[in-house]
Amino acid sequence: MLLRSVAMLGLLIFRLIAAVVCLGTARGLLYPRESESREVKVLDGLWQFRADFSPSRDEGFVNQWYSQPLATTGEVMPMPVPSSWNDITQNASIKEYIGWVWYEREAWVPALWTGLEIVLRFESAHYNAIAWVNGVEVVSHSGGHLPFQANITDLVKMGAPNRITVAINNTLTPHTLPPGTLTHGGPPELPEGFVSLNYQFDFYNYAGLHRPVKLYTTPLSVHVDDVTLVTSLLANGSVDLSYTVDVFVSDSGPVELQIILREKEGGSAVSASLQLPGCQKSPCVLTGNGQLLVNNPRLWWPWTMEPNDPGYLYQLEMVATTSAKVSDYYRMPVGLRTVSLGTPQLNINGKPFYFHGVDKHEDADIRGKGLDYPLMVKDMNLFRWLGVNAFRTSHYPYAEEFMDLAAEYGIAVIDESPAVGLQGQNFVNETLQHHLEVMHELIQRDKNRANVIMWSLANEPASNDPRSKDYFESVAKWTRILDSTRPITFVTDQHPGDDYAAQYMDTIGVNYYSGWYTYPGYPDAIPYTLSTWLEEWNKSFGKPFFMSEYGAGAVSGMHMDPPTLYTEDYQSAVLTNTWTVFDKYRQSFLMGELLWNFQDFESYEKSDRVNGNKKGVMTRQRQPKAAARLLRQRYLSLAQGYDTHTCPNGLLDYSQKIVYVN
Ligand code: GCB
Repeated sequence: MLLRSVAMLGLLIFRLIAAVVCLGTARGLLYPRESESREVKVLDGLWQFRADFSPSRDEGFVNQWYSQPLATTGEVMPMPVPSSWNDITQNASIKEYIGWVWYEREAWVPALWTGLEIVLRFESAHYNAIAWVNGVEVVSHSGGHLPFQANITDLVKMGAPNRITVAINNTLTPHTLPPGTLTHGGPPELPEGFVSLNYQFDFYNYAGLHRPVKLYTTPLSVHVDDVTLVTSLLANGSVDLSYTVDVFVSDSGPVELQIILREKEGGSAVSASLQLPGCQKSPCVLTGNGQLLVNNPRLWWPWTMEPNDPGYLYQLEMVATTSAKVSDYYRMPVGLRTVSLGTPQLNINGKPFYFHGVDKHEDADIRGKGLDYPLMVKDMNLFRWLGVNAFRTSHYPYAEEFMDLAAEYGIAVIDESPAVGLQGQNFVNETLQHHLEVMHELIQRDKNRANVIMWSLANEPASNDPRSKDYFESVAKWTRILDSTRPITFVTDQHPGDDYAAQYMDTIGVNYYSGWYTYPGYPDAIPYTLSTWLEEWNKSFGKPFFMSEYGAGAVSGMHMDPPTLYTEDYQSAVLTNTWTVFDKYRQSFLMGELLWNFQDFESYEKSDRVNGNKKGVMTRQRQPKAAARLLRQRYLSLAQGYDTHTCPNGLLDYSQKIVYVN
């Protein structure tokens, strides 16, 4: 009964959300970019910070901390943005704090912005957030990894400082994504007021303003609000780029819309011009659509498929002009490529793409999950150094800046939702509704990214629980409604015979830790256990699938021969033995391989974690362990199209010039 109602509710929500999406005048989520009609002011830096230590964590709301400068409510401290708050202080009660924290800063709004529309944008705040401008609530949002924004034009004081206050709560519940449980008390010997947050996943629940906060402007009467692009490859090699552009308009006349696709170097352009009839009732959103025909296109390719021109991005320019001659200009990078499922491999632009990559976390010392430009570029350079051609955003959507840089580097992305570790009690309407909303926000944000090749709906849910069946049927259906151009997947650690959700996916990510969770200490068992596992998956579903996680922990610098758990030698043994299995199936049914994990990362305290999860081939500080060089050897040789095992002594000569295959 409940399951049926979950499915029914799912359908109802599709319709409701679809209705809101189609009829509403809500803004799209276009990444803020400067142009001749738009200005962006980044509010990164030091904010004031205060955690609410009152027993029920509600003093800030009762005493309305948002209605006055935060420093007048009590003691505040400086807090860097972007950053997680957890590792910034020496105070354990702040590190492990659960509840509402408060951030505040002033931002000058220049008098020159008078007559413009002003938007306050948060690229991410983990988990629940409420924002006020000059004491007036402007937006609230649930979910830690996606942007949200508010039009604050009518609230700001021009040519003056404006107070921005944000309250953020990191509590996880059975209905958040990821889910968790807050437990009050416990056995009687525990002190009064003891509270613990139990997670169902293996990374630290870092929280705070993790990505930049921005103010940006658009003209008041018109702005390009959203765009959806779809690439089709024609038989003659040309590209048909179809576009649907939403334009927000607040006056009544017709609007001229120009769409121009330029080469990165500013060269030859393909363009179209449309006349959109004015609003019947303003304000409104007008939609223009059509196709651009691109002859001799420079396609977007992963760097291992096209080393001479990887990650090529055009620039799409959209100009919306009202009859009063007010124009809004919006430009964005755009890659032209198609994705389709082949057997066994995924095809990019019609050619097979075997992905060899990594799983990752947004995670580093001190800043936690805060966006950090040096780290971002370092990670991208390490991807190239390792020969990585794809990564999964395990286990939540990553920063847009990172996604865009990966596109330029020609690195493909499996874009994952934050639904990690869902258990039976989570397969209920409230979680489902939130999951559908999150998929909508994620696809809205990333739908035009050429390097996003698949949507991953979840990681390791209890998909052996019958309650997961209707739940995932609903999420899969909804995701296909939102985007029919990319395959959908999810990542499972269940036995193929027990999995209720896999049937709804186009392709499946399989996690299996042979030599670690299965037969720890026996790396020689891997060729047997892993082969059996993969063959069973292949037989049971007959769908393309990939290895989404495998690996072993290693404390950097720890050695033992013969190898024992947690040594670099053991990690190397597990990886090399696993690769013999992959090589057996690469040509037949394995679509790709992702190693767990690119780097060591912080987890929550538990006895089988040594100051975090140590399965990285890089340390948390991005220095290579022994296994990193082996991985590099494997991936570079895969990129060159010859087998690691046929190289002399199994070793690649790094001095030789790398020749890639298409
Ligand atoms: C998994 C999870 C990942 C963990 C990893 C591990 O299966 O998907 O989140 O961190 O195993 O190291 O245990």
